[in-house]
Amino acid sequence: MILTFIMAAMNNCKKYIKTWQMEPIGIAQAAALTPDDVEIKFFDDRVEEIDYDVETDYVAISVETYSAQRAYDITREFQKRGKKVLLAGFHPTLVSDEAINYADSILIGQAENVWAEIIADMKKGELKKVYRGNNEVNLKGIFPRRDIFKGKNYMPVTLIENARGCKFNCQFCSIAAFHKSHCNYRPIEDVIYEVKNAKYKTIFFIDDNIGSDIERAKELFKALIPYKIKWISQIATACLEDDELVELMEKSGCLGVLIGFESFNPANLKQMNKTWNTGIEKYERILKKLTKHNIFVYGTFIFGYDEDNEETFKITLDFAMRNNLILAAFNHLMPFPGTPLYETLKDRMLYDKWWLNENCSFADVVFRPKNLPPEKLSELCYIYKKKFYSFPSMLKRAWGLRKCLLSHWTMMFDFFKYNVMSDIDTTKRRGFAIGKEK
Ligand code: B12
Ligand code: SF4
Repeated sequence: MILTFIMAAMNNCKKYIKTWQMEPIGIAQAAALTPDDVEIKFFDDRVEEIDYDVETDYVAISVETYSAQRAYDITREFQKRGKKVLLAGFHPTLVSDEAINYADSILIGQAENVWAEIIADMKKGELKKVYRGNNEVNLKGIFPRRDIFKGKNYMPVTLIENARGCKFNCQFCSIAAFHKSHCNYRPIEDVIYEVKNAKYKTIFFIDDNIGSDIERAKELFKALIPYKIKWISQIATACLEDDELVELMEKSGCLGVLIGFESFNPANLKQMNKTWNTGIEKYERILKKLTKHNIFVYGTFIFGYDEDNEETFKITLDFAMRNNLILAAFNHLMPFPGTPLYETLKDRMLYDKWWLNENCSFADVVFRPKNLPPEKLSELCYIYKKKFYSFPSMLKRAWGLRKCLLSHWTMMFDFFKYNVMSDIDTTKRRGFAIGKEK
């Protein structure tokens, strides 16, 4: 049997957003679960053309909400050629009643416990309409098949999963909706095995919060020290009060972390169900500590909650500049289907199923914010990102980060490289279509 995996892109654009072209671990994990007697083929729609006439028995596509329209088009092309298509990932899980109408089969949830059954059914030619994974997966001893990435020209960073899911329950977050506030850890030995065999010595631990279990995180960081890697990850502010954790982050080679600050406004944070993010003073204390330990911070912020107005952008930009964030994202609030936020904003939505609307682009605000017209909110996100990535801002932040930059000397060049890339991507994302390129 031949099975072709596809990572669907957001649209059919030939010049994809560069910083999004990273190894897709979900597919590599599904490939690892596939028995050796099944021949695997793989197309990553973000970096190469799909050969719709490829010799294959089945097609399995990874679908996120932004890539749903494109994934449905790809499905149709293969179905026209008589192939059966299964859809999996965040979108078919969170909007299964929609996805099922477009495919021969869908996988709801994680693959580990159910993939063997799906393969057996494929072999018999008896693929069922719906399969359900569950949250009690055992990740021990499963190593993503990285050989499928060969020749794909991804960003030069190795993505490694240390834990999957998140124990928090933020109102806007697809991860909370998908994993139901559940977090699953891999054994530390398995993570270290992957670190030892990594293609690149810069590792991106793709956890949603690498500090979610503080004692376990300390164990992991201690185990990483001998390998002298550089690593990046995402972490919640709530964990960064622990001084020993931050010291071990530095010792184990932490180059930088992405922190979702989201907002400075307690009322917004309450609405988000993210009250453990407790505002500007705590954020600044944490940032000082991280800079002291030579750890760069990529801060992400959300705009469009009920308390936000133009002043919110000014305060946020000041904060990002004052604290010398290496990178920053000024994102508008996005109601992803399947999240509590989506239900809350249902009456304020501008489109029915925005992700299937051909007129939507990545930068469009798809609901009516309380204090700003949707177009204005989108425009402000763009303007403030451009201000953050302007040349004077880069110079100011580089000066503020000089001690960090000297301690990671390769970052002297990379600081400017990643800031320029993010600036270019800011412009590109503005009109980036969802579905078909316009
Ligand atoms: C690493 C990561 C990235 C990386 C690399 C992404 C990549 N896929 O190449 C980077 C930084 C580039 C990135 C970018 C973006 N990302 Co991202 N990313 C993640 C992250 C943190 C981990 C994904 C991962 O590899 N997990 C590990 C694997 C093993 O888990 P998994 O993907 O869930 O796979 C399992 C199942 O879902 C299923 N499965 C999934 N796919 C498939 C396919 C097949 C065939 C099968 C059988 C099974 C299967 O089986 C797997 C094993 O159980 C997730 C959050 C998360 N916790 O998952 C967000 C996430 C996927 N990203 C998200 C978003 C929105 C984006 C961006 C739009 C961000 C932005 N605003 O700029 C871009 C879009 C990029 C694109 N698709 O072109 C959202 C998607 C939400 C949604 N409803 O669709 C998530 C969930 C984060 C969030 N906060 O909500 N991302
Ligand atoms: S902490 Fe991050 S990953 Fe976890 S639920 Fe909140 S936004 Fe989602």
